[in-house]
Amino acid sequence: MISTSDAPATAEALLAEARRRTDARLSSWAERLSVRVGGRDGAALGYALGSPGKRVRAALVIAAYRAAGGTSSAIDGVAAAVETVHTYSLVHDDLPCMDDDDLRRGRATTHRAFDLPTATRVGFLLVPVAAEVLCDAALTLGVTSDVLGGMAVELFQAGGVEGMVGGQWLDLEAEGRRLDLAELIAVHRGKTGALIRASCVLGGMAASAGPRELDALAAFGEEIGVAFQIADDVLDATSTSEALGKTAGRDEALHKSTYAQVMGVARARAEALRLAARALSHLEGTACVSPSLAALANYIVTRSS
Ligand code: GRG
Repeated sequence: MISTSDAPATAEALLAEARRRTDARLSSWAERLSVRVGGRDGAALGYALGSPGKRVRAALVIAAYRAAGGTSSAIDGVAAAVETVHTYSLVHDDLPCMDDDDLRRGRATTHRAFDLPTATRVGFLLVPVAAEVLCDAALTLGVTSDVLGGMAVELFQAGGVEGMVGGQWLDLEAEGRRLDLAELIAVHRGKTGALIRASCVLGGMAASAGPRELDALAAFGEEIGVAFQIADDVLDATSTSEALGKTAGRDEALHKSTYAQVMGVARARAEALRLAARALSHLEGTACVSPSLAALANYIVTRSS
């Protein structure tokens, strides 16, 4: 069991807890998969699942779950399912046919550490793995099959054409072309925002939150998802590869439109802060007011990596 209370905690403490708990789940899945899949593909799956992410999405799942009154440690599995979808997206995003990058999470991208066909297969394999991780967590949580069905729709729609894949599609199609602000928001609501929104909603669903709380968590997640991407764009333009663990300045190299470029760095930073405040305003007056969600919202727009 985990604490029911949402006592004030720093974002750093929340993220450290999310990393510890999610990484443990992912490494146990990686071990099982290395036996089931075997060989080089099994090793590459372990490499991708074991790569050290910040686990922001996992922390949001756990914080939203607690905010909605959830108390079971099996929520770690839902967090791991979201991070598995996120990991697949990073493996594929780094491929030569997409952002063509060599560095991710401070180490070689999966196709660099292994090879292109292996990384492509691993990315695809991670999608059904995410479904299995989610179902396993739902069974342990003891949610009804209706709730599990709703959670699966939420997660995989967020990862699909109306969400992450659709946003990435628009992003790739727009390379070398200047997007206006409305187009940019559409790209990032899908590419980055949808999974972050889903993280918050899944936490609420797992705790059997009512419609008002789920709507509030969705609205919170939607705003904080776009804010996350604005902060990401600012970091890409202003930080170093060493600090980020991925290649800095990649957006400019790929001639991508970014918030930093469309609005300027100072205005982009201010916009991220404005969206974080607006995100929190959606929780007001609901049972989901949460110091942890507030700490994570603040972290998302002030982080340095
Ligand atoms: C087939 C068109 C098509 C798409 C496939 C590859 C893909 C799906 C989608 C790309 C989604 C993507 C990579 C979005 C970027 C999101 C983002 C800002 C990632 C960085 O997140 P962090 O900082 O990373 O949380 P860590 O490493 O800490 O987990």
